[in-house]
Formats: sequence, C-alpha cells, structure tokens
Amino acid sequence: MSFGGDCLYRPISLDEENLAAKGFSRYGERYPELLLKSSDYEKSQLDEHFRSYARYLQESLAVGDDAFFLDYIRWARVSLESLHFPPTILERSLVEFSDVLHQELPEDQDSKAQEYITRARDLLSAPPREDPSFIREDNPLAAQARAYLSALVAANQEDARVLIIGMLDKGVPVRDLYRHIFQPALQETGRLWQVRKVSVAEEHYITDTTRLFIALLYNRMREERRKQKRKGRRLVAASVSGEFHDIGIRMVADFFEMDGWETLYTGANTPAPSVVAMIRDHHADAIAISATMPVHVSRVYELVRAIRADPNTARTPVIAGGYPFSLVPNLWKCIGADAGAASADEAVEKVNRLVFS
Ligand code: B12
Repeated sequence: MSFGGDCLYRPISLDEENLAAKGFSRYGERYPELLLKSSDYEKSQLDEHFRSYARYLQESLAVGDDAFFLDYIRWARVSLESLHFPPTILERSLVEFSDVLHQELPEDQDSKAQEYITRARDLLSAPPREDPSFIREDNPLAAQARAYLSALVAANQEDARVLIIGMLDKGVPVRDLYRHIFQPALQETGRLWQVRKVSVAEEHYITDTTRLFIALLYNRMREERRKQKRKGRRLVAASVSGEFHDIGIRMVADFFEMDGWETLYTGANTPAPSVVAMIRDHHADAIAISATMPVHVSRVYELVRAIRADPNTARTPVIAGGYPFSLVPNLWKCIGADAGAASADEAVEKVNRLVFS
C-alpha cells in the first residue's frame, strides 16, 4: 500500500472565481457586440464554461495529464451544439482564458496549461463526431435494454416493470440486469440528456425509476447471495463528498454482496471523516470509493489520505473507480489507492485478490 507508485497526484488549487471573472471580462472587452446580443442564459453558460475550464484544468494539472481538460472540451462542444450556440464560443473563450492563465499562473503551471489549451484548440479544429449509442450491438440484452429505455422515455413505468420481471422469470441473473440493462440505459439517458433529446425531468424520472427497480431486486439479489459461500469480510462503499452519482457504486456494492461479502453502502456525497469512522468502527476489510465527475478526483485523493492518516484504517485496502478513472490509466495509483477497476465484476476480482492472497 504505497502512496504514488509510478505517478503522483499533486493537489493544486486554482482560484476559479478570479480566473473565470477575468476570462469573462476579457471576452466581453474583445467581443462587446457578441455579449450585447447574448441573452442572460447565454451569458450564464459562458461564465459556467470559464469556471469549468478552471476546475478541469486544476485536476489535469494535479495529475499531469490533459485527459480531464480535453474530455470537458469534447463534452462542452456537444452540449453547445445541441443548444445551437455558435461553435466559435469555445475556441474564442479558450484564447482569452489562455491569456488570463499566462498572467495569473506561476510559470511551471502556465507552461503545462498552455500545452493543454493548444491540444484543446486542435481538438476543436477537427470535425465533431457524434457519440454512438451506449446500448451497443454486442450487448447480449440490447433489444431488451432498448425496450426498457423506450418505455421509460415514454413515461411508461409499467411496461418497464413487466419487462424486468419477465426477464427475471426467464432466469436472467440480477448481475446481467445491472450490466446489460440498467447501466447502458442510464448511460444512454445521459447522452440523450446532453443532446437535449430528453429533459432534466425525464432523466430524473428514468434514473429514479431505475433506482426503484434496483430496490425491488433486493430480495432476488439476496437469493443469489445465499448461493454463494459467505466470505466473512466487510466492504464499505461510498461516493466522495460533492458527488451526487451513486448508482455505479451501488452496483459495485451489490456485486460484492452477491460474491459473499457484507457491504456497508453509504451512497452519494459522503464526507471523508465519516467514511474513515465507518471503516474503523465497523472493522471493514476494504473500501470502494467512487467518483463520476472528474472535478472530484481531488476528493478521492483527500479521502485516501484521510484513510492512510488514521492508524486504525491506514492498512485497509482501497479500490477506486468511476468515470475519471477510465480517462487516465492508473489514476488509482496516482491518488494512492491499492487497485482500480473499470467494472463491478473486475472490482470484486481485484479486491478478493488483495484481501485473500
Ligand atoms: C443519473 C445521472 C445523474 C443523477 C445522479 C443520481 C444518482 N443518485 O446517482 C443527477 C441528476 C444527480 C446527476 C447530476 C449531475 N450530472 Co449526471 N448523470 C447521470 C447519468 C445519466 C447516469 C449515471 C449512472 O448511474 N450511470 C450508470 C452506472 C451504473 O454507471 P457508472 O456510474 O459509470 O458506474 C460504473 C463504472 O463507472 C464503475 N464504477 C463506478 N464507481 C466505481 C467505484 C469503484 C471502486 C469501482 C472499482 C468502479 C466503479 O462501475 C460501475 C458499474 O460498471 C450519467 C450518464 C452516464 N454516462 O453515466 C450522467 C452524467 C454522469 N452526469 C453528468 C453531469 C454533467 C451532471 C451534472 C454536472 C449536471 C448539472 N449540470 O447539474 C450534475 C453533477 C452532480 C454532482 N455534483 O455530482 C455528465 C458528466 C459529464 C462529464 N464527462 O463530466 C454525464 C456523463 C451525462 C452526460 N452525458 O453529459 N446526474
């Protein structure tokens, strides 16, 4: 269990408020006529982009990898296009932001930041590509996942419920419902939300209905759990503070349950000190930490440090995962965890190896 390994997360703190305000005001000076024509909503979006540049840049600089910053630019481009905003906004605002950074950052940070901005601008000069559906052809339950999502997009909870129950009755394991129905349907919902094909309210409805179905599967999960010899080991599973996404870590926790572990799942937005106390007070044998938003990687890092700093928890194996970990290979090492995994099955396999070998 070592901190660092062959890469290191070096936390830095950029003054988001100041950088965003200066970026916005330079943009206004450079393009006064554009800002004059913009609605309040468009102005608030521009302000939000400057803030996000600072937040994502901070995480990229901390880990020495442009992946978070570039991923944000890709995401912002798709979002702006779907709002029919002029595509030049990103390019122009990046140029202004780059000048602000040059004035505000120390030289070493600035030179890295300028590299990332150059790559972001190269990315913007290439033609955009549409993201394919998350319900892929190689998904063995693709037709059912599409039917599930279509039912929920049409606000037809009953059809979705009947579909899920029908699959359970045919013997489809709970694990496959998670892997091949819920996960791709939720990811696809996110894509449709981003391109404005489903609204925020519809996304919330689809997400919450899926959470309801997951809860309804609890008894079935316990039956699958009973088939597995108990391991006599306990896992704490949490999303870091500030992180509102918790279905991924729910899925990870449930896969551990079905593998014979006992799990303490805390869900979203869990403050670091209370995670440490839970590991200590309940004698957990491992901890799984989740973050979905790349801007929360610093929180994962802080939580791992807090676990290592308490002598009662310092040696507890830590596995970390979620979307940002798919962007930077070995990010788990950089933030001081003992393992990382791209999926719930892999997480179970890796932690079993850490704990039992
Ligand atoms: C539902 C949802 C929400 C819900 C979350 C409700 C909840 N209780 O979870 C709400 C409405 C709260 C929400 C809010 C936001 N969201 Co949201 N959300 C989603 C959505 C549609 C589904 C998430 C999900 O459950 N996926 C299914 C699970 C099963 O997959 P998963 O999380 O990836 O988990 C798997 C792996 O990552 C891994 N894993 C996860 N955790 C761990 C942990 C360990 C230890 C391991 C080993 C593995 C592991 O294993 C899991 C199983 O395979 C996604 C779309 C998407 N692509 O996922 C957007 C998405 C993640 N959200 C997004 C955004 C932008 C936001 C907001 C900023 C929106 C806003 N403007 O307010 C906020 C941020 C809130 C915050 N501070 O965290 C973007 C993120 C873009 C980006 N690349 O940065 C996405 C991708 C949508 C999109 N396409 O634009 N969101």
